Amino acid sequence: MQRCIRGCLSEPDSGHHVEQVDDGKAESRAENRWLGGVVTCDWEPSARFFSSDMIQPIFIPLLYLLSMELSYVADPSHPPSSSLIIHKDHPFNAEPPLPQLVEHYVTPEPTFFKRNHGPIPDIDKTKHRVEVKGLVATNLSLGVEELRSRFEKVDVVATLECAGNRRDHLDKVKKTKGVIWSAGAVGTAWWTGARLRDVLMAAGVRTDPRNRVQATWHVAFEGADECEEEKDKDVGKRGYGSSIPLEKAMDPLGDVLLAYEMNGKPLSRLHGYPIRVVVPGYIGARSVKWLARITIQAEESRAFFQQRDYKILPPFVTSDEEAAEYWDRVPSIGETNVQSVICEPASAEDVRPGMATVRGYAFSDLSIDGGQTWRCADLCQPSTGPRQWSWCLWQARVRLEKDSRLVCRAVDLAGNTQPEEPMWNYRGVMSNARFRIPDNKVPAQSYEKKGKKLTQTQPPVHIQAHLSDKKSGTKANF
Ligand SMILES: Nc1nc2c(c(=O)[nH]1)N[C@H]1C(S)=C(S)[C@@H](COP(=O)(O)O)O[C@H]1N2
Ligand SMILES: [Mo]
Repeated sequence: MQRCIRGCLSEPDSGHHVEQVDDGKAESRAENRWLGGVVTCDWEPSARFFSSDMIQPIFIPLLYLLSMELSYVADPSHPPSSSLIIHKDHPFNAEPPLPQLVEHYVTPEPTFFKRNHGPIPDIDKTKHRVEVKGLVATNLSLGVEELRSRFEKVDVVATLECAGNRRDHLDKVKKTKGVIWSAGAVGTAWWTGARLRDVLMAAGVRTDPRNRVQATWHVAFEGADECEEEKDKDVGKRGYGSSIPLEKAMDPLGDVLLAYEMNGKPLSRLHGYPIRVVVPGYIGARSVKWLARITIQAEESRAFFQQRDYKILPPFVTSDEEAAEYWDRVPSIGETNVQSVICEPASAEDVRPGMATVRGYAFSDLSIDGGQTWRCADLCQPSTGPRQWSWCLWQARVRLEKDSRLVCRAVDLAGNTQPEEPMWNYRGVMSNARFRIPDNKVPAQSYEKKGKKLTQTQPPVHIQAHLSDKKSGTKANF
């Protein structure tokens, strides 16, 4: 991984050919300015919509036991001053306007996007436990204070991006299923907590890179919330669930945290108080909030959010019915893809003739890119640890014409870049086509045609023998 990443910006129609390579000075200037504004968190949501605690306990549970509906009466209220764009009140889903998102390298908590699937739990920190079980030597039940005192306190600056970020672009191509996020379902925070690795080691988990059986094991997480997608299940089984490979959890440089602080303060209820998982480099969906249970198991989580969501379905799947036969054939998303977005100017109306500063964000490990009409942007990406998990903010001074067309793209160390055109999929995930102002491109071609059915391929005989030898109970899917 490399620390210095470079983003590119193009003004294809204005004909500029400015060769400018970051000399490091621009970066440190930018660093000072951006880092100057780091983190103030003055919003601790605690107020309730209902003030009468007397009626609530009797009346509300009765009501939703009958209807199976989830109740949102205990959700934190949202300050009227908040400038978040609210997509949904229940469950609460909101993102910041893009120019605000790139004002600070570390996103202040009130500006950080909020992505929820059900009511926000109201957890008593003194009673809350995190259970660790499954393929471990010793089960653990850890209180929040114990997590703080028993394990090394670690800080990680990491960007979280919802896999549905920029779904609005795919939705313009064809209807998608999900919250129609713009490009603000992403943020960078300074997270503090215990390493998941240290906790798993305390439970007796030992990994050996040569152990082929463990290579497919997963660490499953369950939250204490109840989700709309699971509300038809029995009470106690409606929680949010997800998993990551054990290998990522145990990587000493993987930086997976059981976080109790965000930007130097206890987590707010909306972000997972009192404990959440933070999986740097993975889609936000794997960073489970209100963490209640950790299970080491031989395969991925069977939870809805691992198996029936957050997958890139083939382009001819356009409904829940069509999706049904593909869910089990398509892998779950783990790591995020290459992304970059222009946040300022925010829209075509803001593109005015004259010199302007264009700003945005980018992540993945980017390297220099160029082309006839491409120029490099100045980057702000302070080193935040041995592995860089946080985004790069970039900016470029350019002379704009009235009809300038701005495009940005990022390239990572493996040469992966952002596609020219959106890759439509029914769930509208991993949307990362080149970001354009005035308009994000919508291709003319249609995806209606149904593809050929996938055929199952049998592995070679000697591999089959190896697979049947395995005692782990792990299924191999070909
Ligand atoms: N328990 C629980 N964890 C969760 C979720 C949830 O609804 N419940 N949403 C997930 C998704 S899809 C994302 S993108 C991130 C969002 O984290 P944030 O709300 O702190 O921004 O949390 C993840 N963890
Ligand atoms: Mo997400």
